[in-house]
Amino acid sequence: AENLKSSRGLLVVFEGLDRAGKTTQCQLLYEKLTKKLGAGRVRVQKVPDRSTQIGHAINAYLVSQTHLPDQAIHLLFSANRWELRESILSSLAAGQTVILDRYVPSGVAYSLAKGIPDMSLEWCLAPDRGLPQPDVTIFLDVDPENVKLQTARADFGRERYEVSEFQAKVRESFKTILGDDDHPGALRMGKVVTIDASQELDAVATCIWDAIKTLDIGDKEMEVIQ
Ligand code: Z5A
Repeated sequence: AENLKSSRGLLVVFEGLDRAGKTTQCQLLYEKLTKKLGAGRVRVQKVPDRSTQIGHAINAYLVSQTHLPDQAIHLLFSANRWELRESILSSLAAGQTVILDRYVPSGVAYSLAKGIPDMSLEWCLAPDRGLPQPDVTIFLDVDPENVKLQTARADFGRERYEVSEFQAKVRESFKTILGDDDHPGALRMGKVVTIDASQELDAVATCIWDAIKTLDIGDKEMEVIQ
């Protein structure tokens, strides 16, 4: 994977529904890339970053300790990404590859799935314009009914958004944002790779590695989400 050794780091985004396996696959990719590129050359960042003040407010909302208007929580999620912007950009500039466990597509997909007339696709997208654009977005696609039935993933349902009917709407929103074979997505998120994440863990990891190792960014400058 010589092409992985560009002067700046890669920005890799993982997306998908709850329990799609994002955190598991972020960790596996982190380990593989670290082996290839060297210690300290790769970093994983969970989004939302629950460690900041804004992150605390988001966490309280997700575990249903607090109530917030849908518009307000949407903007807090976006603000939480803006808090991360500088550290993402400096990591990339220093040659470190950054793997994000969720990002802008989650922000838009969950809010859009609520079906609130005031919160159009354009409204949902606007606050995130200007954030770093990923080189590649890996969408771990699962049928929410399928995930619910799998015992290994069964502790689904503890947080606010973990309800199957809602997850089905989120899945549709993700497809609108990221596109599919027949339709371009509403957002430019780099190369979009959709993977059937109902497969065995190792099979999913192989598909991800195939997509990453053939990725060649050359001297491509970082772009922003427009
Ligand atoms: N949200 C939002 O509304 N707006 C935003 O802007 C953002 C997020 C950024 C919190 O996200 C919520 O915030 C989320 C979206 C919303 N709400 N929902 N729903 P989070 O990322 O912090 O939390 P999460 O989605 O619940 O992450 P998770 O639970 O960590 O899921 P995961 O990372 O996709 O899955 P996992 O932890 O890797 O795997 C779950 C289990 O399945 C685990 O036991 C694994 O061993 C198992 N697993 C994984 N892969 C497989 C395969 N292939 N087969 C079988 N079992 C597997």
